[in-house]
Amino acid sequence: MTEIKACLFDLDGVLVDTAKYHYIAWKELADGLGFPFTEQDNERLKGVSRAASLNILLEIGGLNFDEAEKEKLAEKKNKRYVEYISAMDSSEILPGALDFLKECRTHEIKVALGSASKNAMMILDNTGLTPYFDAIIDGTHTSAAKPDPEVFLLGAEALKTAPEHCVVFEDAEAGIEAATRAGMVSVGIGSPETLGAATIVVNSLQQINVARLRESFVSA
Ligand code: B16
Ligand code: MG
Repeated sequence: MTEIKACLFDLDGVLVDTAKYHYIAWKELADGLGFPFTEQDNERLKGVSRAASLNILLEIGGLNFDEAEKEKLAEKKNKRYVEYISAMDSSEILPGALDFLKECRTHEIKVALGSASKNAMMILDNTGLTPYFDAIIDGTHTSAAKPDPEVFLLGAEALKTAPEHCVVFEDAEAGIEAATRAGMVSVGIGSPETLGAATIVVNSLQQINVARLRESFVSA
């Protein structure tokens, strides 16, 4: 990479911690179906689409449903999830996220969202993050889920920026793979054990600033 022109952010686990609400809503569904669902199980759902998450949940419970029943179950879970995220505010923005988004603006680095969530707009609006984005690509715009690179390629296209000038911020393994397949460098947010495929890994956006990014990615 010669120059960083755009940053593409995953939402859940990078900018806000909605994983806890996904977990409570999925757990309520599992409780209703009569099987246990642990926080460890929930790790398997991070970054995965709603329909694929339900399939994993039902596999854990050893249950089978037809497509129409699965749609109803996914709707039921989403209704609960939306109740939780309706009450979110700016206090739920993860440490370092707002400062870094502001720094991107100062340095004229373009910013896009690249999330699997169909509820991304509500979360961005409730937390006050919407004005920091030049483009928003979420689960309502994509046909293929991560690790397919579609969400990030659409983001780069919306920002009119070539993939080699884009940096992806992701907390899920599937998201890092999507970034690599899109031809983009990536910052893994979380543990190097799970995100070892990322170009660099940090604990949170608190450890990131534009100068560090340039040092890490821009070759002379
Ligand atoms: P929804 P991200 C993902 O968001 C979540 O990590 C994942 O757990 C969730 O199943 C998926 O969004 C779909 O969310 O049910 O709201 O459409 O990490 O890609 O920002
Ligand atoms: Mg995520």
